Amino acid sequence: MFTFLDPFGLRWTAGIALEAVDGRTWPSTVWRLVEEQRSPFSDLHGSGEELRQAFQAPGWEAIRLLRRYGAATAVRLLLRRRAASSIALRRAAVLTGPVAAPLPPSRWRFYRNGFHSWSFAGTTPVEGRDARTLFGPLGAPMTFDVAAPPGPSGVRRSDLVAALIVGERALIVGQITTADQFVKIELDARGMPRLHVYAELDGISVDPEEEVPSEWIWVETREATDPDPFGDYAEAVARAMQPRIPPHAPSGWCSWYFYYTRVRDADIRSNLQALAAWREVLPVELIQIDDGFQAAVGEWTRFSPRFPEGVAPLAQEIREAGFTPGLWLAPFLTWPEAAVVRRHPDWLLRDARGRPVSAGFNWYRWLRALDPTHPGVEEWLQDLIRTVVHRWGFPYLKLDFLYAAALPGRRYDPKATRAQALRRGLRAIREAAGESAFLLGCGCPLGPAIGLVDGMRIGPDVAPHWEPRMFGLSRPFRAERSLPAARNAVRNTLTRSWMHRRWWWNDPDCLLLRARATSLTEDEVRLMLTAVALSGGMVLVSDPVAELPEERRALWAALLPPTGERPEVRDLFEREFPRVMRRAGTLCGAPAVWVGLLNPEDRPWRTALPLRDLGLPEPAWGFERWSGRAQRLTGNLPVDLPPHGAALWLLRPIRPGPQWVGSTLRIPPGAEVVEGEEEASWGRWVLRREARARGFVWLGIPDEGGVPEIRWNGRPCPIERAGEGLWRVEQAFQGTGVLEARRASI
Ligand code: 9PG
Repeated sequence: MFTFLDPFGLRWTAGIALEAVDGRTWPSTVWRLVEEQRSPFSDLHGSGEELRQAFQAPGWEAIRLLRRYGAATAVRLLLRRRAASSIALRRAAVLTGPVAAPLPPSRWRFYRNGFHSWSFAGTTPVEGRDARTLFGPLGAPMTFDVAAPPGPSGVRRSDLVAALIVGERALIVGQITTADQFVKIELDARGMPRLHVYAELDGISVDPEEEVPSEWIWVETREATDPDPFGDYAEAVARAMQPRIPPHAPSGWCSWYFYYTRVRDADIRSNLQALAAWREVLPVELIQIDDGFQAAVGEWTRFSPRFPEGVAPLAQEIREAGFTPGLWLAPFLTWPEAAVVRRHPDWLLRDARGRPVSAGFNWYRWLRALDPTHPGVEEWLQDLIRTVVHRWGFPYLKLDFLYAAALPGRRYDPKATRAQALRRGLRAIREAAGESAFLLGCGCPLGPAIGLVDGMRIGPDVAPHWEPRMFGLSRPFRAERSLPAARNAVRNTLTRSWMHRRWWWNDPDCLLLRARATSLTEDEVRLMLTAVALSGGMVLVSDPVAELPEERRALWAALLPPTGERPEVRDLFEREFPRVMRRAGTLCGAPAVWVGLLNPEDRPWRTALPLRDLGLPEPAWGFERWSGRAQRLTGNLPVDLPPHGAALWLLRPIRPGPQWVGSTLRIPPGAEVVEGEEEASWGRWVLRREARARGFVWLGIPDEGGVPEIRWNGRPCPIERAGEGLWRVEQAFQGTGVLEARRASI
């Protein structure tokens, strides 16, 4: 047993347990603690004293290691088979036992992180059940881990990491190492609440005397209101897994969310032309061809009749026009009729009875999965990737439906767990693609991809409608958390933003800025822009470029390049769809706070947020991007948002001299200020925009009766009054410009 005890009174008494595939179990009651030993340790996370617990159960020995790093503890289980026969293991509970707290479970909440890119992540009450899907087995693999579907009411399941929130405290539990096993955290609040941490062993066979180590698990309690509750955990994972975080992620255009599978080579060309023509005003880099070019999923080197010459000529045209070509592939997925299946039926992932495993239903057919532990598959994969990256010329790959490699099944390598199978497949792809290729994971179980992908889709597909919609209907699908919908995509953008640039670049999925063939309202478009801009993640747009109205194109341009800066999500542990994003930074060496307020509800949201809670000594200059209003704020930040509306604020503590208050030159405002000085009687700001831009700048300059003197690149420029102590300047420029302000002297 081991007891985690929080000063607030949260108590978790955790033993160990084991389950075999044949139904045999070794519950925590059969394990006898035979010895405890303390000794010093030192590892990449720190040093201190390690507690080593030796357990015994019939046919087994186990060692559990517990290492303390400050407030956090890392735990690992080492199992050893002490019997004459081999056995197939289902899972090991590294920590399992009752949790008790000073509040009843009806007041607890649980942050759940879904299995893969498209799975739900967010905080829900403990009571109730994890959302399932109306589509049953057709949609299950696209929604959650089919090996651990949503349980009954009162049982909450999470993948990789979870948080149990009780009153003022949050218990954070997650796996630190992620290469070898999927770890699941399960809270069972039926009756006496119990919390389990399972290392999934997926039926691998364990031989006599063989040792099976679990992943390392992180356990920690924090303030529930901590602005970055997963920060220390995520950084421990990063130390262990050496993520790839390129200094820059390409921004660009993707064909999927307008053309879908009906895309033609002519559509790629016309968008390439439009982007080339707009290059001066729209600095995008990536042009990514999505699903639709191939003859069949699984048959990547034969093409659809809509791409008679294939995609290599397009890659060349894209490159010659100065953009980066990107291509979509679903490397572990295949249609049943694809040539690869006909030629190599033994490459398919199969169940215990030898039937091909279902990878879900899409494109009007049941899907199959390839087994990347098969050497034939590995060779085929590397051949494919070398062709696509090095022969065709696509240095950017969107690798989709990656969960297929991690479905439950019998593998060629019977010792490979599902996580290892996926990681082996991803490693093969990385090796073939080379170090400089940008690999984006999509539909991807998160843990095993860390260190192999550069970017990760962290939410469901976006769509040109707010709620999920199928067959023209919304109502029946409202509760679906993973179906394509702007609402679903934005929710995960917030709830997984803490992963951004700790494990990879987060991809919040595409922005849809079109004005026709969409039912997104102006408010909804602004909400998406606010979430994506403040998430700091990748910026992709998926509209027919030439049709974009000029003002929408200007919004896109204002997002480029993305800031990359990770925000805090203030109410992450309060509700399923958080509403408050915040990033604290500096502008001209002085404090600046960006706040994104989102109203996902169907009714207005009116409130006042104390500035103090946002980290602002009052009073402050506030600039709100969508209303284009600058004002002096004291005490509170007013919130008055229509349904699905958003506000994007830049807030700055008021100082005696001229100050930069806001602008429409970049989103988030102020991202164009690369340097600046703000003194008592003057201010000077160096602005940068890669593309040609026109916009307004608001300056706060104390009123002294006269008109302040403003210069742009050394020359006096016109200025208009925008309120008490507020002035507005309009500028059009490209590259770098210098704005100067001097207080009026009277
Ligand atoms: C191409 C698309 C786009 C998109 C990806 C992925 O059937 N399904 O449940 C299902 C889920 C997601 C999905 C397609 C189907 O979208 O996320 O960006 O690349 O594939 O087919």
